[in-house]
Amino acid sequence: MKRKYLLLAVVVLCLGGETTLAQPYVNATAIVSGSPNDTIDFGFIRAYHIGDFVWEDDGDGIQSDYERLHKGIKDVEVQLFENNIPKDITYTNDTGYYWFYVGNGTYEVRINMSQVKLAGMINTTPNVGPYDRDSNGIPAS
Ligand SMILES: [Ca+2]
Ligand SMILES: [Ca+2]
Repeated sequence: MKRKYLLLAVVVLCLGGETTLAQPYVNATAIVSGSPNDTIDFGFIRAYHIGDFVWEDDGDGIQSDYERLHKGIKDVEVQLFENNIPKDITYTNDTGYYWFYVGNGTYEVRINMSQVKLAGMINTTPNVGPYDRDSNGIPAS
């Protein structure tokens, strides 16, 4: 039986339980003149994000400047879980970059190794540092 592996990375975002953002309120001007105004909407995004790159490594576990510029893998599906519950799915862009908007919490970022974009590839050495350039995927079954 073919074994399928997932790459997992656990991310903890905790920037203070009561992080105060520099937005006491948001507002919009609403003009009403002879008919209802149903155009005043408010969109919000989560204040933080998780990212960043999926790339083809030379095996040292570190994304070099060259690899950052030339070895990103596009269209890789990346999944976000919170408490083992699927929360979001995204795909890497042309440079291999991905991100999820999130709030404070502990998340799992998961990449399914059975996808076509990763055919013939295996996991590089994880967590060798520095943290902003190393690979964090841990094989799981
Ligand atoms: Ca490398
Ligand atoms: Ca890293």
